[in-house]
Amino acid sequence: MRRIQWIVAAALAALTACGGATSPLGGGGDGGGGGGASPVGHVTVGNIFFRSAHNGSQNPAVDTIAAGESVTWTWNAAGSHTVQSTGVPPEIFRNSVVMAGANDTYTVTFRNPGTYSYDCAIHGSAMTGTIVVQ
Ligand SMILES: [Cu+2]
Repeated sequence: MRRIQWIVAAALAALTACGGATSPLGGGGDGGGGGGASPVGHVTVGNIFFRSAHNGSQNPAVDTIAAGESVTWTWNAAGSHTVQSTGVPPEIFRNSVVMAGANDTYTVTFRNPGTYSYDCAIHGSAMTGTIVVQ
């Protein structure tokens, strides 16, 4: 059960966080804003790949941001895709839902430095990316 694994991972992340540390879990949702933080990282969700809008890297798409900044994934693809965190806690973040619409977006704010890997829950290793938070 992937959902249960995620919950356990999130609980572990909370347990290992020091007092006063912010959660690595970002906001997000289908098209919602990032809660005030402007998107800095920008990744295109293609068919079938992730591509950094900054440097063109693809599978993995690698974006580097500063802690506290956000990454927005924008769908530009046929078919359904997701953004699924695949890192080891605490380098995890909240997964998107499955989306298929052109120009759908998903935004996550990364509060803690680390290397956050992700893939598409549907296409797995054919669609991968990494967010480096400094
Ligand atoms: Cu996909």
